[in-house]
Amino acid sequence: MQEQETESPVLCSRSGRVATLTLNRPRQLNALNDALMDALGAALLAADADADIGAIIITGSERAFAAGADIAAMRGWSYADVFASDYVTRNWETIRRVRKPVIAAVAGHALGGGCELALACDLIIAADSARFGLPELRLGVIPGAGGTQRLPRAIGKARAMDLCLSARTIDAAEAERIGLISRLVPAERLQTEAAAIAASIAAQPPLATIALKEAINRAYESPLSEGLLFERRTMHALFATADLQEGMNAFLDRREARFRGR
Ligand code: CO8
Repeated sequence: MQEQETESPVLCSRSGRVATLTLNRPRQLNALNDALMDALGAALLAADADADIGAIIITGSERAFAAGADIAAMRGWSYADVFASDYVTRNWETIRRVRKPVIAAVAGHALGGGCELALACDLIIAADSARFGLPELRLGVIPGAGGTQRLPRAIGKARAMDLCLSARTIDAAEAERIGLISRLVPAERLQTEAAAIAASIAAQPPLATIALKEAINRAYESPLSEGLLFERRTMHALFATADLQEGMNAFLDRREARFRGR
């Protein structure tokens, strides 16, 4: 029987137009169980629906972003259990539904489902203390939250096979070298840097930001000709927004733009 946890598994805070969601199961190194994933899914959707939020950060502790799916919870599950209830994975599609940019600020362990959670985000900012890996094979399972699909797209098949089959852990410098992360920063500056990046994204015109995220994600879903057409039509559509006129006027008037999300 799992010990009942009284604290919320996800802490939500807000600064300006940035929402920060902090994974909060420190004793289990933020192992991902259903309670945590339910809370994370709900917090993500709430931030996405809030017009005053322009970017979302998901972070963990200094020791762990997340050490994977909760092995203690999974032990003893049968095929029927996981198939019927979609345990552990049922909230993962929620992250894909979020239209605003989501930044993973990663320190310490990002293993298994923790690495997959970071991969599901739009940007990964990693501290030099970060360690990434997909060690599921050692447990007799495979990455089940997008790892076998997102990792090859992010770093190529050869490296994805190496990481998953060897089940090894890589440091932040290697993660940066192979293109797994967006930026690498000193551990003590992780939260400040992530907040600054998120604030700069949140200050961009909101509609164009959503359109940009959709267009880049389309690169993974469609042939080049379809993706290019999607990009062009999306770009054309932005000429219908007041923010596009404001952005161009502000540039030519040599003043700060005031975007209204219209
Ligand atoms: N699940 C549950 N508890 C965990 C997990 C985990 N994934 N990771 C760590 N913990 C717990 C430990 O059991 C320990 O608890 P306690 O103090 O009660 O014994 C506590 O966290 C601290 O851990 P350690 O004592 O092991 O700390 P160390 O600093 O020695 O080691 C490590 C840290 C290297 C991170 C080590 O804990 C470890 O290897 N953890 C497991 C990593 C792992 O295998 N992750 C993959 C899990 S499977 C998965 O994510 C995908 C499943 C399929 C997809 C499902 C959708 C997500």
